[in-house]
Amino acid sequence: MRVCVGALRAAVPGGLRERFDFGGRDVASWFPRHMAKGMRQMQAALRRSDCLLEVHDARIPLSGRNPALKEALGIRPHVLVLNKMDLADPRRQPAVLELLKQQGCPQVVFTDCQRDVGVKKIVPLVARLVAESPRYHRAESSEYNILVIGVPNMGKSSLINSLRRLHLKKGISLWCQGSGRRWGTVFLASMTVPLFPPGKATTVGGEPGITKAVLSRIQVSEKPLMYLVDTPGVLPPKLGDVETGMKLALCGAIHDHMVGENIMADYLLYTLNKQQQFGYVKRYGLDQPCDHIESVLKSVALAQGRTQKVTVLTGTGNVNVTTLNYTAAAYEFLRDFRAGRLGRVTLD
Ligand SMILES: Nc1nc2c(ncn2[C@@H]2O[C@H](COP(=O)(O)OP(=O)(O)OP(=O)(O)O)[C@@H](O)[C@H]2O)c(=O)[nH]1
Ligand SMILES: [Mg+2]
Repeated sequence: MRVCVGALRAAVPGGLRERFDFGGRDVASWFPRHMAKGMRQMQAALRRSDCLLEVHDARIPLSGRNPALKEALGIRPHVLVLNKMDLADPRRQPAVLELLKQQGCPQVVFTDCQRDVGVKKIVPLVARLVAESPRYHRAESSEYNILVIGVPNMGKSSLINSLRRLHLKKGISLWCQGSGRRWGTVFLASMTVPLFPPGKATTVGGEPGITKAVLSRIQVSEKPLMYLVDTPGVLPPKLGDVETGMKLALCGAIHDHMVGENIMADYLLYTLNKQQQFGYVKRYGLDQPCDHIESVLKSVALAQGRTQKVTVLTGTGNVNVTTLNYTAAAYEFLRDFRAGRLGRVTLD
């Protein structure tokens, strides 16, 4: 459903908002202190790597990348992996690629790591970029060491698992059969290699902060021999403007409770309307697009059965009343967006 925004503004009771009021929020409090440690570990790992794979969410291709990581990117060949392409608006891809090129980021790959889409391009591209660049530290070595970096929850660990599923399926099953166990460590020559079941070398999860420390290197390909190092997602200490912080939060890079589910839901509604993404109207049984978050959350709560029992003290005793749970409804609205149930949306 796409209509002229001007006509829509006039048609929606109260009109659509032209801008979002962030209420003077301070993003500094959204930066978890422990991330400074992850950043230090990563800088140390950087020295041993030939190439950087920066994983970012395809729904925010232009904002939210850690500027401290950007500095590091000048040092090594760099590929920007825009993951979760299944959730982003595909019509934006050409414009995004052009803008990133103008910003000095020409090597971009769109992926969906849950379905292994686009992932096959990565190993040959990395091998080519490393071959074309001077290898600073181990000119005699024929193996590739790649550092996977990015802000939290973008799919870094999922990418590693997907690469292994695609490139190592056979080799790894043989190893597992031969060793008679699924997890552990094998010793090859003088080198210790972690042994993992096929496709699951590193833990994945829907919350930010699943990977806690820089992990030992994980083999993802045999020919060429390529190892990836998974790292914990790190947010920049200075998140930038509140809007960037809000977009990162919608993509799950910041814990919801740090930002607040209700304001996140309101910002999501504002963005969906601005982009004429009206999938929510049908999903929650609304008559038409609406720019009032309370009305939308009321419909979400009714459609998804988000209610709570509250005891009310009256003059004649306690009465149990069922009320709508607006916070649960806000959370449901966010979950629907994150699962792509409100359509494929690019927030930038
Ligand atoms: N829809 C969709 N979901 C994905 C994709 N890739 C990863 N995910 C999901 O995104 C969530 C985060 O994935 P992880 O691989 O743990 O992300 P990470 O960047 O390693 O996160 P941290 O270790 O916390 O920094 C998980 O719920 C994944 O299942 C994708 O391509 N599409
Ligand atoms: Mg991880």
